[in-house]
Amino acid sequence: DEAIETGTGTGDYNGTVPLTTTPGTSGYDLKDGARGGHKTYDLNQGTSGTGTLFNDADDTWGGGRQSAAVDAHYGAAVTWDFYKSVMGRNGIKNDGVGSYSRVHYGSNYVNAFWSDSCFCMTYGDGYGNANPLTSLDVAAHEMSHGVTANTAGLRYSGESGGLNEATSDIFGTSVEFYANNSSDAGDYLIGEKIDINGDGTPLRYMDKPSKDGASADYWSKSVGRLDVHYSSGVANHFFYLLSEGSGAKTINGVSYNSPTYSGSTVTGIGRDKAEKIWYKALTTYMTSTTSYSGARTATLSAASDLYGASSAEYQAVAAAWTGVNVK
Ligand code: ASN
Ligand code: ZN
Ligand code: CA
Repeated sequence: DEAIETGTGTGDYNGTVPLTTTPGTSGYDLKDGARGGHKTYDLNQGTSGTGTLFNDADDTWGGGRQSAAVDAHYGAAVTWDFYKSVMGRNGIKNDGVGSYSRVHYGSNYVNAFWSDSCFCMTYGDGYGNANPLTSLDVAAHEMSHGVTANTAGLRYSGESGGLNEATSDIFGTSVEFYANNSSDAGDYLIGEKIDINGDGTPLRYMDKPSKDGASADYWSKSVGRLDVHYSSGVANHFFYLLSEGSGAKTINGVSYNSPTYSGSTVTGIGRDKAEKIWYKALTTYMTSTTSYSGARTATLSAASDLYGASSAEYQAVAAAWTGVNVK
């Protein structure tokens, strides 16, 4: 067995954090023996293969090419810990096996992605105003695509595609709150650290998804024709309403104001319960072709299993879906 070492790293987003590493031929490799052997590689601007496994002489990481690696490795570790300690899931496939991250993908690449074929996540460096795509919510978003692919398998188009994307935003946000990192407080915004628009605005808003200019706040029969990153708005909004309720609220210094379809009031049950309902629905009731009406049924079944069919939680799930026009 290889030794499990604890180094420290300072990346772009999370302050100085512990990093789990492994002794290498010399120095330390960025390989997390406490989390299935998850590794972090430097693609060095390439677009295929794995490049080079990060290695460091003294296990104190950061600066230069290492900064993105620190954030990606930390993001994978916190996401692993979230699934394990909150959901009881042991890795992406629930088999204890890690995946890997690749940073410095391509040139001027302003995106990040999960790939089923490599069972890995990949991060670009950004370009112009856009910072590296390795913030915690983005890392957890990408790793959660792996969880979705290995559970419900939601098809990445139409309404199921919106649910797939929303699942990644929901757990990306859940991980950001779970981390409780003082450099990156939890919020219901996606990619707020990246500055992808160059004006300080986030990529997506869960309280009122249409604030991005393209996402749907409510279900309509044409919602499945939108790009999956916009049809996701309906479920992101559902999750916000279920967690925090409708109306105005400030959390960790961020102000939200969540509307509902036809003006109903929703009382939130708290994010912890909302997360558990979504996870149970994803892993027990949703399938590759689940639609928005199917997601309503799936989450009601999950709420019934977890809290009872006459519980306040069950009623809140129904009210939150009605609040986004999923009847
Ligand atoms: N960053 C995007 C995502 O994870 C990449 C994509 O469009 N698949 O959704
Ligand atoms: Zn995604
Ligand atoms: Ca966020």
